[in-house]
Amino acid sequence: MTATERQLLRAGAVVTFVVIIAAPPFTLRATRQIESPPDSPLTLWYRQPANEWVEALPIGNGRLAGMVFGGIERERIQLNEDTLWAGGPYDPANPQALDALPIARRLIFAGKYGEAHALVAEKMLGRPMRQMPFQPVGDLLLTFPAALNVGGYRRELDLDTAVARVTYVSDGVRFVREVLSSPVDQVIAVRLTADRPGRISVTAGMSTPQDATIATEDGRTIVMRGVNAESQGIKGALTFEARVRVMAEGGTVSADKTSVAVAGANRVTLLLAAATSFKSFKDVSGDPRALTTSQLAGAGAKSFDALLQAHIAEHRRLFRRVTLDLGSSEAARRPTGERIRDFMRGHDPQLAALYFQFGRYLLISSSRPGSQPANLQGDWNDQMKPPWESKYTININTEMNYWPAESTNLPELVEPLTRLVLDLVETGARTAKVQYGARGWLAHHNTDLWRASAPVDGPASGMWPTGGAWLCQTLWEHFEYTRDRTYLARIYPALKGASEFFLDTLVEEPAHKWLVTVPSASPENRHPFNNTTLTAGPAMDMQILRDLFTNTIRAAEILTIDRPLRDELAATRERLAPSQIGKAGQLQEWLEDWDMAAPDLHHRHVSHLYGLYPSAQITLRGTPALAAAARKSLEIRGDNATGWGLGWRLNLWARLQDAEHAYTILERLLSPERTYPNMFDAHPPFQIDGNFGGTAGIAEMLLQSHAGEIELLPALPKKTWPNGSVTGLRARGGLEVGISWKDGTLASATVRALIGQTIRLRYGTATRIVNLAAGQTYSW
Ligand code: FUC
Repeated sequence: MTATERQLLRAGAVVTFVVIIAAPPFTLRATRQIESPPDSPLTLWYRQPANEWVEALPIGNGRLAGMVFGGIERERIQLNEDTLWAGGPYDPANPQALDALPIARRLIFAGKYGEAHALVAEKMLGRPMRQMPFQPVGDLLLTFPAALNVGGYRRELDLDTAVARVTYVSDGVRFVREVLSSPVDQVIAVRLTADRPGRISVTAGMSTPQDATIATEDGRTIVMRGVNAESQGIKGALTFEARVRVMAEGGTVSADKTSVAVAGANRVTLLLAAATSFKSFKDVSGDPRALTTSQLAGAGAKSFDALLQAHIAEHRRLFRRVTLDLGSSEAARRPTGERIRDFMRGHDPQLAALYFQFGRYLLISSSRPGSQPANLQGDWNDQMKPPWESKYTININTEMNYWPAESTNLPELVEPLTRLVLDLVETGARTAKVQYGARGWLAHHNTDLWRASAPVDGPASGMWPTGGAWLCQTLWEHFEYTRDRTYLARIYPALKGASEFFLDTLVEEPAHKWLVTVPSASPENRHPFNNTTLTAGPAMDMQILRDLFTNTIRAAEILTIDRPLRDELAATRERLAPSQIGKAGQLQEWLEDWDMAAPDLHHRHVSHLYGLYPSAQITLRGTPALAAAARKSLEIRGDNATGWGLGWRLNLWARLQDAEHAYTILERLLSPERTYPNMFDAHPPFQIDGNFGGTAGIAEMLLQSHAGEIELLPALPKKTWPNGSVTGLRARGGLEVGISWKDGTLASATVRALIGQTIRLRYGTATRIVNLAAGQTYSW
């Protein structure tokens, strides 16, 4: 931070102090240091530049992402490209595992969990034992001349345009800086303007923690060229390139070896392209130079305004499908960081709406058709060694990332995850064969860019065979919401292969002769014995497999194929261990009633409640006893958890239709312990899943569509959100729903059918059966 910025920060802090004690902020609009709130309520905004990374503002086009810091004399835009990971194609399957498998099973059935743990650690984990990290490209750095008498500073991210903007006055000149990552033109564009001619001077440079060179070309372009890093003994196999072109209107442009300088321009546009040689998990023969050169040529041929308009139109095509109004208050005029700080103490319903839309913004910005799926940090990571490698943790986190996709009307953004799963069908088949001697495919609790599928990290978290099966449920949901048969045919091999793996590997447990997974775990939660998680037939596995088999059967029926397989799956499904209610009235997490003796009673994972949400095996009206047991389990676990732990609890309480409890969870999630000033979810550290869980949870409070009904306002917190409306939510069956409410009661609703069907609508105890033709709208 520069001296000017420190001064601004101090001034801002002092004024903020005065604001809180003495007067509402909007009375200070005219003062030199303070800028008024932006016009659009769907804007995150701040009175100071970002000091920390978790204060910077994220932009992204699904593939190419940036974090905008907004410094006055020095702008830093930290860059990511979603295929720049360490390593190269590799196969982690461990051949030693196959012989160890029957021994591990025997040890677990004999209650020798400690010995099983040691055996898994020695013989059954993948090689290497950790997967590859997602890594940053580097930074675009802009240096400006010393600022004088700075005032009117505002830094903002407009969710409705997907443009980050910095404005300030220096020496009487108003400067505006706009930054976007265009999904249309595949570049990051930076636009610098001022309200007086000839006043823009800037030097552009780059830096990187990667093994790369930086040089200028043709007097106006900076080129960074490098190779990706080695990790865990897997050599870097990718090359990458980033190119920045600097274009000035008026003034002069000059280059030295590594930077490009502009002096006295009227306007400046910088275009940045970045790419790697990644083509697929087994093909790294791409040409990043050809890609970045053609992307720059394409974008460079357009005016900035044309680029901006195309960017905004494409963003709005997705973003504007849903509107949410939960009411507003004076707090909505304050800077975002202050609102998060005070959320629990004050009345700020609009912040919940902003948080909801921010989650949708993040998914649009980190997962678009053709890109990689949103990882643990979406697409935003500045570290070479990020927490959990910033990859795909598929025992909750990646699935949670996609929870809001269908319900908040962004179904096409699931496409990258669909491709990831279809890749896993191939790599996971190797792991199934080598480690289990089984047909089909599986993935354990993690995967990465290279679609690694063997167990990693350690027995306690890694030895869990059901990650791929859970991902299949996420793909199935896309079919449930869209009823797209072509899509169903595309994902059917994944469903079938995942099912075949379990047909080959389920084992009869000795006590009841139920069929169970073994070795397995209830993700990451230790049971009472030998300080391990390893066990047979945890409740979550049984629930996931019930869904997997049911979905595979239904898919085969719809596609009219695989009759014998359907029968076999139906028979096997009957023999899975059932959901059980334990002595404390809880839903049992394990085959045995161990729950109350487990060492981490308040564990962040709530795996055995998968059946309540995201699945709908347990419902309030369909299985009331199990729903009551799930509620008990949730009460025992308690309300305190990591960001995603809260995101999950929010959805669970919404499914239990306890609106007030759901709201207290949302309050926790949207408070400084779990939300950074830039609204990123704090695990801590930053992990994006909580944002997505939060968005999905708010939707789940307003509309539910499992259990054969479309239910309006199932968990509306009437005291805090008495009046409001939502449009464009999606319900299963290809339905679009709008709802408005007044004084805590339904005022009106519309349901539009994309496909002709008969639906059952519910509000409270009232139900209506409605026949709808395709395209028809019903009004309640
Ligand atoms: C699982 C969780 C952790 C974290 C990690 C990425 O292992 O238990 O809390 O979210 O994934």
